[in-house]
Order: sequence, then C-alpha cells, then structure tokens
Amino acid sequence: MPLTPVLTSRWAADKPWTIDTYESLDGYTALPKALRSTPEELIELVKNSSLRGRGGAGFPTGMKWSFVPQGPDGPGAKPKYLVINADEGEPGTCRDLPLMMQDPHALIEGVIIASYAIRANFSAIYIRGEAIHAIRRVENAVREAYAKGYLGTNILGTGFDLDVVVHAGGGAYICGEETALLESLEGRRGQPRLKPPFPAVAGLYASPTVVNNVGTIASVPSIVLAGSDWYKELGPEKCPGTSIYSLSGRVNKPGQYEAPMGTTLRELIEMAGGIRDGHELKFWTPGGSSTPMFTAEHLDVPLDFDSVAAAGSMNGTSAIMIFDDSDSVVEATMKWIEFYAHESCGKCTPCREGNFWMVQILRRMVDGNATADEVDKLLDICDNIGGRSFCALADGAVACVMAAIKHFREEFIEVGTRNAPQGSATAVDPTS
Ligand code: L3W
Repeated sequence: MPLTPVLTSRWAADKPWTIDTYESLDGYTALPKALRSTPEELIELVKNSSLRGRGGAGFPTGMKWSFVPQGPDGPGAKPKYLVINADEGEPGTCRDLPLMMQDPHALIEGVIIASYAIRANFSAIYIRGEAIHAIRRVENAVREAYAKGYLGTNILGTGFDLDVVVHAGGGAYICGEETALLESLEGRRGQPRLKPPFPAVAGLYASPTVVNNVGTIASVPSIVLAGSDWYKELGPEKCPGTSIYSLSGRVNKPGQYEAPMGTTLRELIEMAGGIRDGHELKFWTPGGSSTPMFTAEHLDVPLDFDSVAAAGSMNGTSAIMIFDDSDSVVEATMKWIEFYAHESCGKCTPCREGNFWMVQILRRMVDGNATADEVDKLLDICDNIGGRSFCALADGAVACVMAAIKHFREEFIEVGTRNAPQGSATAVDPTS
C-alpha cells in the first residue's frame, strides 16, 4: 500500500523515470486493477476519495469526470478526450515539471486509468513548450509504455484502446488556461473561450473533454491501489491527499516539499531550514502570484483549498514564494504585473489595457516618482479589470495588486513618492 509521500515516493530511486524502476516499485499494478472495474466504479472511487484538482481551482476530480456524458460509444456518439494540462507557468510554480522528470510513468498510468474511466481512446499531454527536457522525458516514457502494451490497442487484453500524444505548448502563460490550451491544441492561437460550455461538455474539437493537471492525474494510481479511505485520511476531510508545495525565495533550502494538504507555512518553513539568518518573513504567496499575498499573520493557516479561501486568498498551485524584510513589495508587485501585462493574450480590453496601465504606474512607484493618489488609481484600475475578462488571468493580476496594497499601503506611498516634488498630489496620466 502506498504511504506518504505519495507523489514523490519514487523520486529518490535510481533512474526513477525508467519503466523498469517504475514497475519494480508497484508501477503499473493499479492499471490491471482499474481495468477490472467498470468506468462507473472508477468514477465513484475518485469521487469518494474527494480528490480535488491541483491546477489551482481545486475542483472535485470525480465530479468533473462524471460531467462527461456516460454510456458506451455508439454510432454517431462523439469521441471523448482526456487532456493533461502540463503547461505549468504560474510564477513560483515548480512541481509538475519535476514530477514529469522524476516519475513520468505515474502520470501515464494515471492517464490510462482516467481515460478508461471517461471512455476516452485519445489523450494529449500538453507540456509547456519551453520545457524541452520534460517533453523528451515524457515522450520516452510514452514510447516505453507502448512497447510494454500499456498503451495502444487491446491494453492488457481487455479490449480497451488508448493513444497518447505529447504536445509541446505554445510558449505562453495563457495556454495554461484550459480553453486557451484547447485552442492551441487545435492549432490556433491560444486564447480563452467563453465558459460555459465547460470542456467536459464541449472541449477539444467540441467533444466532451476532461482537462486535468499533472498532479491530479498522477495521484490516481495510488488511489486505485490503496483505496479512497486511505486517501481521505491524508489531509483535511474536504480537501484530502498531499500536495507538492514549491518553496522559493528567502528560505535556507528552497525546493519541492510534499506534505499533506492543510500543512501550514510555519511547518513548511521549518522543513525548508527556516528563513535565512538575520531576516524575518515579510510576505508570501500561498499558491502563485495570482493568489492574494499573505503576511506573517497567516503563518498558521492550513494550506488547503477551503482554509486558504476562508483566510481571504486561494491555495492555487501551492507555489509559495517567500519574501523577507529586505524585499520591496512594490518591486515584487511591479515584476508580477509586468508578467501579466506581457502574458495577457490581448483578447479582452480590460486585461490588455489595464495591466499595461498598472505597469506604468508601478514602474513610476519603483523609481519613486509617483504621487500618493496613484495608489488609489491602481485600485480604481483593478476595479475596472476584475471580473470583466474571459479568463482568470486578469483576476489574478488584480488579486495580486489589491492584496499588496491592503497589507502595505504605507510602503507603496513612501517608496512610490520618495523622489516626487513635495506636496505633489496630482496623478500623472497612466497612459503617458
Ligand atoms: C463542468 C461546471 N466543469 C467548473 C471545471 C472547469 C475547470 C475547473 C476549475 O482556473 C485557477 C485560476 C488561476 N461544469 C464546471 C466545470 N468546471 N465548473 O472546473 O474551473 P475554474 O473556472 O474554477 O478555474 P480555472 O479557470 O481552471 C484555475 C488559479 O487557478 N491559479 C493557477 C494558475 C496556473 C497554473 C499552472 O501554472 N499550473 O495552474 C493560481 O492561482 O488563477 O483562478 O476545469 O472546466 N459547472
């Protein structure tokens, strides 16, 4: 029975990415067990495990699978697809790439089981285009799985067929948004589609498509092997299992730390050797730059989807970027908004223009040439961006600015106006 760690349990083995090592460590033993069940039983198992999507939103995985129209394929029935979102691009997020590098077969075994559960005979693994090393690693693993009969036709003699392709992503953050990813996969420029319809109903080529994150699907073989009750015992009742928390920034040992959902930052910092000597925690992101920042007040918030939401942020991708008292919150915010402005796909005017304007103001603040009322100007722009775009990119940018100002308004004024003429209170046109 697999124990914690779950997702990283094989990472320290010798060449864990090879199929031989994977098989020697329980790999591909969940697959025959899954194929002996019916698709409905598998969906029920995953529902009972309360597994939630690790891509950022924490949507219940079994429920998402159950949205795919059930019933065997007949004449005229639309094909069903499984698409893996491995376009990891959220600032601070670094766990899907290490997972694919160290244990690609856990993902592939999960892909086969999930495809069988939703009755898909084709799956695409969409990997961030810049991550050539991960693309090659997963392509090799897919080849190994075909050679052993885990992929292709009549898998393990069960009559189930599945083809898997690895697709190199379009090189843009927006391609990690599930509908932009599908556009990109279909060969078009990655821009979000309006939802609903959700991909589970009309996704790839307008057919029912489940889009799941790497960590979500790589958890499935362990759940099949050890059962939903085992999984539910790891972490909080409504948000069980483990997460790979990526700790970056001002800790002594940055890296990937797998821990049960609901672990606190205080505990994670201890695992990471503490905040570097002589400094104190100033602010941190619970799940990437799109999740409103926290401060030292939030050290004991359990890091799971519900508890983080109750504390006013989002668990997101468990990407914890840690800043200490030597860091400027104004500069960090400027860097993040430069990222969002650069990565905005341009489809929605509030996102395209608003992020550009915020960059102009934040750069002036970093240079100390802003005026005090530009802090409120930023909030006003946020008000005109948030909730007015097709996808969550703009909302992420807004969340980042608003939380920074909420916690550090004085620093924004002090740093932002340090070179401005005394008494100056008039905002400069942000577009200038
Ligand atoms: C069928 C319904 N399906 C929801 C599905 C939906 C999607 C999932 C979650 O953004 C967040 C975002 C980022 N029928 C459904 C349904 N679904 N209702 O459930 O949907 P949603 O809209 O809540 O979120 P999303 O658009 O998928 C994800 C945040 O995560 N984030 C992550 C960013 C980057 C990465 C990365 O680099 N790996 O994930 C960080 O915070 O901002 O808020 O599948 O179809 N009625």
